[in-house]
Amino acid sequence: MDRPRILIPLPNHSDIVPSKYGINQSYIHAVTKNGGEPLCVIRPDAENMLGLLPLVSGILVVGGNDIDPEFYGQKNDGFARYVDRERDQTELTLVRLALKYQLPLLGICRGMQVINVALGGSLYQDVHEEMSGALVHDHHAHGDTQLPRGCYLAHSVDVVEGTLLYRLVKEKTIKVNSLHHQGVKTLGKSLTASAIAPDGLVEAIEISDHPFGLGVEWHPEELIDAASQNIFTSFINAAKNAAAKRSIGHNLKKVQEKTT
Ligand SMILES: [Mn+2]
Repeated sequence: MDRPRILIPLPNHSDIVPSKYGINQSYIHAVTKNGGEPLCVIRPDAENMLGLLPLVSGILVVGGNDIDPEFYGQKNDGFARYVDRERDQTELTLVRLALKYQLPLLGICRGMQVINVALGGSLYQDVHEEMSGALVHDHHAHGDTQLPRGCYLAHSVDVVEGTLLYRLVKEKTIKVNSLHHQGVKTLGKSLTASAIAPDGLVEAIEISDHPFGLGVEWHPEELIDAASQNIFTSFINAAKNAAAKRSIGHNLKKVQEKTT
């Protein structure tokens, strides 16, 4: 079977001059290594998104700068950084379309936060400022390791039994990297928390009644352990299934058209 195409809305980097679009190679490698074909797209408007959806079998929403707190009913208290409403709008719409069309969806870091906000949840604009007893989650700012920061296993998470994530990682506790300063405050509709950090912060969410709808606050694309690989393998497999179902549906339609 052809590689299932995975739509990735391409992040922009408005915090550097000149501003540019770009994506860490680790996301691309994680998709291609597991049999997917990345399709990076810059800012499609709502109409163009609808045109793109029949061409793809899964959506990956990656990390990046902060979501405008207005999208979750808060004023920016000064902690939300490098907000870009156009990117927010694109990704929020894509998540809602993935839900509507039952497309497999994986959100990483900011991508998990986008899923939560798209479903009506809210965020801590800064975990360290707003959540009492918070661990250090923002290891961008902490040079406490000789390892590249993306590989540093900063804290553990408890994986909730009976969830999709538990079936993927097959462990009650795993160690994860942590490169975020925001986090889920209240869960959106139809979401379950499937991993929790020792300080109580939600580190993974999943969508009920969806072929594959998972968000993780850490960066499995930077890691090589089995749990991280299984997240991508299962996501791409779900995309293959979505592609197969679509082609069966398409063929059936053609047969019906011929016979009627
Ligand atoms: Mn963390």
